[in-house]
Amino acid sequence: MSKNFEGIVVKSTGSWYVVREKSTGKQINCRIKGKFRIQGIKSTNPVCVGDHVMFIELPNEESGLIIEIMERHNYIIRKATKLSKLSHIIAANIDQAILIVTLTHPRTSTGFIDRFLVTAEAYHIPAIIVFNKIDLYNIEIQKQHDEVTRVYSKIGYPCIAVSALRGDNLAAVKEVMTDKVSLMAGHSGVGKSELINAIEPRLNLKTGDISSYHKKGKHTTTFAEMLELSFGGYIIDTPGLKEFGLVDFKKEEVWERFPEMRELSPSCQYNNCTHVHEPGCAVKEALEKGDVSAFRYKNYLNILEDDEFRRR
Ligand SMILES: Nc1nc2c(ncn2[C@@H]2O[C@H](COP(=O)(O)OP(=O)(O)OP(=O)(O)O)[C@@H](O)[C@H]2O)c(=O)[nH]1
Ligand SMILES: [Mg+2]
Ligand SMILES: [Zn+2]
Repeated sequence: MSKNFEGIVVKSTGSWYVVREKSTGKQINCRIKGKFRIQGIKSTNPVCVGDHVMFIELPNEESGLIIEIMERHNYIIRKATKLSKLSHIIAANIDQAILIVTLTHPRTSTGFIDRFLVTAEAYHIPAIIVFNKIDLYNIEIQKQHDEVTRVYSKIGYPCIAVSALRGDNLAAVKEVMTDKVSLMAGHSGVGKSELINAIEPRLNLKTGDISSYHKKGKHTTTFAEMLELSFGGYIIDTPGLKEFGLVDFKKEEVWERFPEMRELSPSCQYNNCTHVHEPGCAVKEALEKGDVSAFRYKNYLNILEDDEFRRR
C-alpha cells in the first residue's frame, strides 16, 4: 500500500495537475485516477485549482496520482460556452474573488460584472471590484467610473481603483490579498497578470503585448494557476473570460443574489415578490426614487431572460 498524501491543486492543464503537498509545500505533477464525478456537476473539468485532494506517489516516477477529491466549500462556476450544457469550474475553496474590470481598453460591461457577482453571492464568496488602467481615463470615463463605483460601494462591494502599469494604489490591493486565497478573474486583457506582477514582481507572469490586448479572443494566460504571495496568502491567476454564463440557478432566486433587493424585499407587499411586475414592490419604488441603480435593475431583468431559464 502506498502512502496517501494531502494536497491542493495549484495548476490544471486538463491532463496534468500540479499539486502542492500540504505539509512540505513540495509540488508534484499528478494525473487523476479514472473519471471523477463530483457532486453531480456536469463539468468540463473534474478537478480544478483550489481543490483539496488525496494523492499517492507513483513508484519510480516523479509523479503522482489523485485518488480522491475532498468536498468543496465553494466554487466559481460558469457555462463552458454560451450554448453548452456543460459547465466550467474556475476555482474552488477560495476566500474571496477579485474581479478585475477596465472601463476602457477593453471595456467591461456592468452586465458582465453583475453576472460574476451573482455567482459569487451563491456561495457567499466576498467579491472585490478592482478597476485597472485608470492611467487611461479621460474626463468622460472618470465620470462613468465614479458612478459605477458609487453604485457598487453602496451595496457593499469594495471598489479599488488602480493602475498596474503606473503602480497607483497597489498597497490597497496587497492589503485585501494578505493571508487570503483570492481568485482573480475578468476579461482577457484587463491586466490580471500585470497586476499580480506589479504586486509580486518575482512571479514574472506572461502578459499580453500592448498592440494586441484590445483584440478580442487573445488570451495570454491559458491555465488557471495558484501562486504564493510573499506577504502571505495565495492568488489564483486565471485566463480571461469572454462571457459569464450562469449555471445552477432558479429563476425565482436570482434577486436574492442582488444585495440591494435582498435588503428591500421584506418591505414588498408580497412575500414571494420577484420585483418585476408585482404591485407594492419596494424594489421598484426604490428604483423610481433612484435608490436602486437603474443599470443593476436592468441587468437583473436581463439575467431573467437567459436561455438557461427559458429552456425549463
Ligand atoms: N495602460 C495600462 N495598461 C495596462 C495596465 N495593466 C495592464 N496593462 C496592459 O494590458 C495588457 C494586458 O495585460 P495582461 O496582464 O496580460 O492581461 P490579462 O488580464 O492577464 O489577460 P489574459 O491573460 O489574456 O486573461 C498588457 O499589454 C499590459 O501591459 C494598466 O494599468 N494601464
Ligand atoms: Mg493573464
Ligand atoms: Zn418586490
